[in-house]
Amino acid sequence: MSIGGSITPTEPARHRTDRLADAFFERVRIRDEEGALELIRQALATGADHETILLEVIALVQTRVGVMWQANELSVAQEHAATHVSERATGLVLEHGLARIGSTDRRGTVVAACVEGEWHGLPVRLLGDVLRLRGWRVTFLGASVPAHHLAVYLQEATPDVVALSCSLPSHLISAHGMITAATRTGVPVIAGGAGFGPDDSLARALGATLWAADARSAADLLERELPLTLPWPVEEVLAPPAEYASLVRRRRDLVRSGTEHSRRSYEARGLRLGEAALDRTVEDLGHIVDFLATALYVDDEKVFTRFLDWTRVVLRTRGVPLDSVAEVLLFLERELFDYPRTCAILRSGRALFDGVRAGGDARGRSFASLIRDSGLP
Ligand code: B12
Repeated sequence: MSIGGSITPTEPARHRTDRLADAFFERVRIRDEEGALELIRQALATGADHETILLEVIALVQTRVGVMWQANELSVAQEHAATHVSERATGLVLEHGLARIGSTDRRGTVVAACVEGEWHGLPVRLLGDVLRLRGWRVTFLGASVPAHHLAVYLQEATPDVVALSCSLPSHLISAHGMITAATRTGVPVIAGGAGFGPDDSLARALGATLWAADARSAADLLERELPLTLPWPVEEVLAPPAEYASLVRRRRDLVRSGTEHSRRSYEARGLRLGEAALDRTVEDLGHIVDFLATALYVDDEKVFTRFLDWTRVVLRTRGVPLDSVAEVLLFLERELFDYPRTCAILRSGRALFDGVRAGGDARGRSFASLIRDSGLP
């Protein structure tokens, strides 16, 4: 089998990579697992660069899977299947690469982990594999590592650096705890993953020693910066505002009163929120309050507006009316009227829903239920 059809040896590398990514994605999409892996084997056999396959084929295909899920073009089962194939493909690339380079102890030691609550393990695995292939010894602790376990482990292992991954912004508060735990044991932290946003500001604010946007630049940075000697530059660490603490204390009441408000609002429209829908409304409100709290904690309203923006796209692509979200935001704003920063963030969020048609979701379902039922990855 050839990669994506007829490929000539003179074809520019960029085109070859793009065509491999397209062909791999197509195999994944049509659930041809063996065909997809065969493409990777063949690319390796013809000398394709290992890092390029990891980051410009496998990672790209995963991102594409996410976009297609968001657009309601792939189901959750298809996403799970795709991730499984990507994990197998990653394994193939690593084995092939390690067989070539032999020892991985040339540079130093890295412990790679996801922050507590974070189940997106593949991104940090890709980072770890890139580092291994560049000669680092990497211990991969995987998804959702509790902060205290990380601290104990680091005391024993004393790596040169810990790589912490956070894909969802709502895990940034956990990230802060983990960064603090790691740096207290004397181990510098390189932070990364989509949850930290597009630049180093949040990672720095949370006390990370280094930050990188992707695995390749992380590997370059570590090659340049390590070994770091104490004291490495630690930026001024963020002190969460009083409004954050109050919001967290009021979380349970807000979720309870918000759910009651939604129930009444449905009844006023002659609709009824059943038991299951009520449970899901509790979950929805929990997500909204958690993202709001995270935005306050890191003092960055974009954490909240990006989440709402994402929610808007998900709901719109599924034809769901958006006014239930706008209504919840207005409710919170009224409840939290004496928290100026919180209200400003809520108003920025509500602005995204300006012009949303009133009337509610006639099927009486919460947006979390719609997300879940339509197959969130
Ligand atoms: C596969 C997948 C899952 C799988 C993960 C399986 C696994 N083993 O990883 C499962 C099913 C568990 C999952 C669950 C969820 N997911 Co998901 N998932 C994805 C998907 C499709 C691919 C993830 C991936 O592999 N990406 C490829 C990697 C390589 O990309 P990357 O993150 O950019 O990583 C690069 C850099 O960020 C950087 N990097 C990463 N880590 C680190 C660390 C360091 C130290 C450094 C320096 C750099 C670095 O290097 C990487 C390589 O260059 C993404 C789509 C996407 N865009 O990523 C959604 C996505 C991340 N998921 C999403 C969501 C919403 C969820 C859920 C909340 C759904 C739900 N309700 O259950 C849960 C949350 C689970 C949790 N608590 O963590 C959303 C997040 C939206 C948002 N608001 O941020 C996304 C973006 C989908 C979408 N388009 O809407 N998901």
